[in-house]
Formats: sequence, structure tokens, C-alpha cells
Amino acid sequence: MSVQELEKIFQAKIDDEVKIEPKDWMPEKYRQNLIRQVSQHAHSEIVGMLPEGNWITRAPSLKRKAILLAKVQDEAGHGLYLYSATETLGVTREQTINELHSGKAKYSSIFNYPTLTWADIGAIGWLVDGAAILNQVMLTRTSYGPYARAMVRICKEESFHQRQGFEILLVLSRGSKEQRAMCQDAVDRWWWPSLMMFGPHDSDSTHSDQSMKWKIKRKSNDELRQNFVDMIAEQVKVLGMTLPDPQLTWNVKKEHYDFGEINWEEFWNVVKGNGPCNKQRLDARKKAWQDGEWVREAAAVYAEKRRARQQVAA
Ligand code: BYC
Repeated sequence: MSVQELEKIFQAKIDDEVKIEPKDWMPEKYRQNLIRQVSQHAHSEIVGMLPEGNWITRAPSLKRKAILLAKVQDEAGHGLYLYSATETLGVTREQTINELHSGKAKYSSIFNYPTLTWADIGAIGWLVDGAAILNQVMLTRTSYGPYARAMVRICKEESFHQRQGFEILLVLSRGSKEQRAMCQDAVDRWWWPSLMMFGPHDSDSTHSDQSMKWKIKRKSNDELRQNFVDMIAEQVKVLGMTLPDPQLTWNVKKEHYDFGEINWEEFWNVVKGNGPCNKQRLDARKKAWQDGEWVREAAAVYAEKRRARQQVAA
């Protein structure tokens, strides 16, 4: 069959909502685009453990510590499913991880901001996981089977994450004057970076057009961002807090909230590696990879020994 014929069959499957599976023929650009997005998603889950991990030893009670530990472990699990999904596209785990360590592969800009107070853990759950869920619910219907299936479980866990974050802030918002101030300060610092998670405006998005045609993405960056603003602008009222945007107003005609412009210079600066914690995050990941070398070696030697024993027995 010619490439044109294969492409026709491929596009017909996409149009008919048939999932693309690892052994199916796919255009090379589809494969490369997915390797890029799924691996960056995996890196985000893994690097995303660091800002919250910073508070495990300082959580204010045993209960809070247990909840946070479970959440951070969930993120590790998400990273592992997504690394496996990336491997189904024909790249090795080592290649993917090398691209993170060399700075070639990106991860979400949000994880390059510091967690300064306990309220930041609440803000991450509520805003960061909240933004992630909107994007990931869309991705449960993405056209590549292994990515879509990984998202189903991830979304279930993310909704627990968002609730636990909101509950941390709710308790603080009903606490002392200092606790309320801490809560507002965290919301102020995490609001704009959370909006940046959805990526550049549609007009500046390099991959959106093609990714929409292939149904890798089903909603645009701006559309998802608008959904997020509409949701959070209502939820913040329950906390009795405010969002740091004087332009945030309900637009009766559009039936959406209007909001101010994102600082795109800050966004690209963070994406290019110059955010407040980029170096710290990458250094931590590289160190973890080096420290784990003996475990990988031991596991490989053990697997080889087991294989040899089974061969003798057979
Ligand atoms: N940060 O053409 P565009 C979690 C890059 S973790 C950095 O619109 P696309 C959690 C983009 O990669 C879950 N880079 O791209 C974990 C591209 O550059 P390249 C996080 C960004 O792919 C722990 C360029 O800008 N979620 O929930 O069509 C604790 C142009 O953009 C960002 C995901 O990873 C950014 N924010 O759309 C708590 C979702 N935005 O690759 C929570 C999976 C854009 O050409 N990813 N760029 O060098 C996606 O859905 C899509 O990749 C995006 C961007 C919507 C993010």
C-alpha cells in the first residue's frame, strides 16, 4: 500500500473515533508529536513531585502528612504510566529521560515556582491540579489508545488531589488572621502561573492546528483556559478570597468571565529554563537518576540471572 493510502485509512479511523494503537500504522509526524507531548506530560508529573515533596516533612499534622505522601506517590504513578505510554511509540525510557536532563524536553512551567508556605500546597491542589484535570479530561478522549487509557485513571486521582487542595485552603480561610493572609498570598502567587499551564494563545500555538486535526487535542489552549477561569472565579467566593486580577468580571453577553492578559514574557522565560526554580528542579532529577543507577543495575543483573535459571530448568 502507498503512504497516501495508509494516510487515508489512518485519517478515516480518526474521523470515526477509532483509537490508534501501538502496532497500527501512523504518520511519522503523528508519532513524533505524541512522543513530544506524552513524554513532556510524564516529565511534568515527575518534576511536579518536587514542589510538594518539599512540604512532606513539614505538613502540619500526621493526617496532612499521610494525605500529601499519598498524593505525591500518585504523581509518581502517573509519570510511570506516561513513560510506559511513550515507550509504546518506539522510544526507550532512557532516551526520554536523557532529553529531560539535557534540557531538550520541556515540562510544565508551573513546577518552576517555589512552595514557600503550607498554603502553597493547598493552592497547588486546587489550582494546579484543577487546571491539569480540565486538560486531562479532554485527553481521556485523545486519539492514541494508550495515552487515552492512562488518562482515565489519572483523572480519577486528580479529582481527589483537587479536593484535598481546596480543603486545605478552606480550613485556612476559616482560621486566624495570619492563616487567612497566608491563604490569600498563596492564591495571589499561584493564580497567573496556573493560567500559563494551558500554553500560549491559540494564535501562537505551534502544534494546536495539527493536534486538533488528529484529535490528539480536542479543545484549544484558550478554550480550556477560559473554562478554568469560569470555574475558579466562582469557587474562590467559597473561600472568601480574591483572585489577583482587577480585570476579572462576568461578561453577561459572552456568559464567561473576562480576565486580564497573562505576562507572556514571564511564561517564555520560565519555559526557556530561566524561571525561579528551573535549575534546582533539573539538578534534583539528575541527582535522583544518578543515585538510582545501582538499583537499575541490580534489577537488570537479577533479571538476567532469573532468565538464565529458567533456561537451565527448561
Ligand atoms: N509549560 O503549540 P503549543 C500535574 C510549550 S502534571 C512548558 O500550544 P501543545 C501535576 C509546548 O510544549 C500534568 N511548556 O503546545 C503533577 C510547545 O513547545 P515544544 C501537566 C509549554 O503541546 C504534580 C510550545 O510551548 N499537564 O498535573 O499543543 C503535581 C508551544 O505550545 C507550556 C500536562 O503536561 C507550559 N505550560 O499544547 C501536581 C498536559 N505550554 O514542545 C499536578 C499535557 C506550552 O514544541 N500537555 N508549552 O518544544 C498538553 O496538554 C499540551 O502539551 C499543552 C500545550 C496544552 C501543555
